[in-house]
Amino acid sequence: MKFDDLDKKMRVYETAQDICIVPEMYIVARIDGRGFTKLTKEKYDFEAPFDPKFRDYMVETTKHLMNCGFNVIYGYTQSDEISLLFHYNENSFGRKIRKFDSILAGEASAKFSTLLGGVAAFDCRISAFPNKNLVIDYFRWRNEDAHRNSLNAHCYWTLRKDGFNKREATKRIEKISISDKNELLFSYGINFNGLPSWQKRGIGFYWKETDKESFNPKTGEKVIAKRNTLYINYELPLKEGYYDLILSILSK
Ligand SMILES: Nc1nc2c(ncn2[C@@H]2O[C@H](COP(=O)(O)OP(=O)(O)O)[C@@H](O)[C@H]2O)c(=O)[nH]1
Ligand SMILES: [Mg+2]
Repeated sequence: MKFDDLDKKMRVYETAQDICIVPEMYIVARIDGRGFTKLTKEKYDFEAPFDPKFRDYMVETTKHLMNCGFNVIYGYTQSDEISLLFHYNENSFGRKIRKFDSILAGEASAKFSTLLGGVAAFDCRISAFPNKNLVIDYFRWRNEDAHRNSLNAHCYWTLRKDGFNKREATKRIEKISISDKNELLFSYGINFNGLPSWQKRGIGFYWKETDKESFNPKTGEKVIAKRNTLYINYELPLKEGYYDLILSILSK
């Protein structure tokens, strides 16, 4: 068999399963650290529950993903996960899911591993939403997940640092209400509401148009050029303010 014929014959086995996201759907990817419970607590000694160095690695990884060839209009990171919202007209790789999944997981793993100086891997999954409200619900969901996990993690690690073992600390916070968790922290002198926003609400990334002064090389005159620069918001607004932010990004 000639190579061209063999190529044609074999290519089918790779592409037969290719699923694409149909047009007029909003694409969101979530990239999540694989086995990061072990990585952050056993393989590396990151501060628990929140380590600014770990946060900075996640921030750098998110920036990298927002500049790796796709048209990402909003990025969001909390804990070991990153969510990316693509432009409505994103058409990279014919919207093939396997391309999004493999490239984004690969790029995130490479970037984070370089920063860490060791092997770290991420997985990636895609959601497709038929309207803006569902996109807002998606980001609301991840935002509320961040808030819930943060309260639990602060309670758990406060107890662990006070001498409770894994089982005791887990049991102590298992069935108590949100206000009791706040009270528990308060009894240790911690005001949950006063903790840094990035620990409770995550971090948002979006583009802002800025003026950049430069020279016209032909005339030597000063010109103002419009540039899209990445803005990182460590103090994301709450509730309606947050939904409005996502909506404004979607409407650009
Ligand atoms: N020590 C530490 N752990 C973190 C930090 N941020 C996220 N993690 C951990 O990362 C893990 C993320 O959860 P999940 O994705 O469900 O776990 P995985 O399946 O083991 O990756 C949790 O165990 C978090 O405690 C941090 O700043 N410091
Ligand atoms: Mg994970």
